[in-house]
Amino acid sequence: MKTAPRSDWTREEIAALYDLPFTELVFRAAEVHRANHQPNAVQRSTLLSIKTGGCPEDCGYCSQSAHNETEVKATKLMEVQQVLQSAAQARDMGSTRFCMGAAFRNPKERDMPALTDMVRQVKAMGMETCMTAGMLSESQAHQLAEAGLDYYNHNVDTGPEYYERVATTRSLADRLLTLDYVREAGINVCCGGIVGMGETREDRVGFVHLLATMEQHPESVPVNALVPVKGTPLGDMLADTPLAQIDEIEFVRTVAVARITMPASMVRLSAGRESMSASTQALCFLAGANSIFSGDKLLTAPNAGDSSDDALFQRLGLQSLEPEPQAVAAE
Ligand code: SAM
Ligand code: DTB
Ligand code: SF4
Repeated sequence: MKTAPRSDWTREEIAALYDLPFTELVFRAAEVHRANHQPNAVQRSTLLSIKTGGCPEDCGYCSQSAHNETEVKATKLMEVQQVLQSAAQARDMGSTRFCMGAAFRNPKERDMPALTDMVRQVKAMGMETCMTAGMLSESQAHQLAEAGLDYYNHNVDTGPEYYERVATTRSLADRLLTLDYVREAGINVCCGGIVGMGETREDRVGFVHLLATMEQHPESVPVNALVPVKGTPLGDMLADTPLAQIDEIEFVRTVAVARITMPASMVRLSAGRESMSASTQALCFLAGANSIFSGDKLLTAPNAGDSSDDALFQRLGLQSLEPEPQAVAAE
C-alpha cells in the first residue's frame, strides 16, 4: 500500500531510524520503496554544465567557486545551439531528462532569454527539462515555468547546524525562498544535499529533517557524496583527514532514511558514484535510490559513464525508468 507522505517528522524519529540495525533499516526502506515505486526501475538524467566556474559564492566543496583555487576554467554561458546538440546526443543515448547547470549566484535578467530558449527547445525535442542556476526571483521562476521547465534543482546542501561551515555568501533562508518561488510557479522541486563534508550524524539527521518536514516534499532528492576537489576547503580537508571520509554504510543509511521519510519522492544517487563500488550502489538501490546521473561527466567532475552504467544495470537486472507519457491536450 502506498505510504502517505508526512511532514511532521521529528528529529528524534529520524535519529531513531538512523540508529536501527543496518539490515533492519534497509529492509524497512526497501518495503517503503516497493510500496511506492517500481522496485527495479531507475531513472537516468544527463547533466550539462551550460556555464562553468567563476561563481561568486563561496561553497566550500565546489570546484566552480571563484573563492577556490581549482583547475576549473571559467566559461561564458553556452550558446543555445550548442546546448541543443548536447541534448540531442543525450537523447540518442537513451536519456529522457536533460539537466542544465549554471555556476551562477543567480541568473541576470539578460541571461533569461537564453535560459528560457534552452528549456523551450530541449522540451520540444521530447525530453524532460531540469535546470540549476542558483537563486531565482519570483518572476524568473515564472519565466522558466512558462518555458516548460519540469524541475529546478536547488539544494539545501546540509542541515541547519552545519550550513555555515559549508557556505557563507548565501544563507539557508535564501535557498528556501528560491524553493518557495519554484514551488509556487508550479515547477517540480529537486532538492537535496551532500554527505561526507565532515558533518556529524546529528547534522545528517538535521539535513533529512529539513527536507522531510517541507510542507510538500521535493519530488526529487539528490543525495551527493562529496567529490573531494583539490583547492576547495572541504576537498582539501578530506584529503588531509581521510578518516573524515563518509563511511559507505553511513551513506546507504542516509539514502534509506530519505526513502522512508519521503516515500513518494525520487531519491537520486548523485555525485560520488564514480568512487563507489558496485555493491555499495546496489545497496543504495535496495535502500530506495531510484534515480542517477548518467554520462561520463557531472558538471566538472567525472561520472561513471553510460557503458559502465549499462553494465551495472545489466548485472543488477535494473531497467531505465521512462517518464510518464505527457497527457495530450484535447482539441
Ligand atoms: N550554482 C547552482 C547552485 O548552487 O544551486 C547550481 C550548481 S551546483 C554545482 C549544484 C549542486 O551540486 C550543489 O548544490 C551541491 O549540492 C552539488 N555539488 C557541487 N559540487 C559538489 C561536489 N564536489 N561533490 C558533491 N556534490 C557537489
Ligand atoms: C546535484 O545535487 N548534483 C548534481 C546536480 N545536482 C546539478 C551536481 C553534482 C556536481 C558534482 C561536482 C561537479 O561536477 O563539479
Ligand atoms: Fe556557485 Fe553553485 Fe558552486 Fe556554490 S555550488 S560555488 S553556488 S556553482
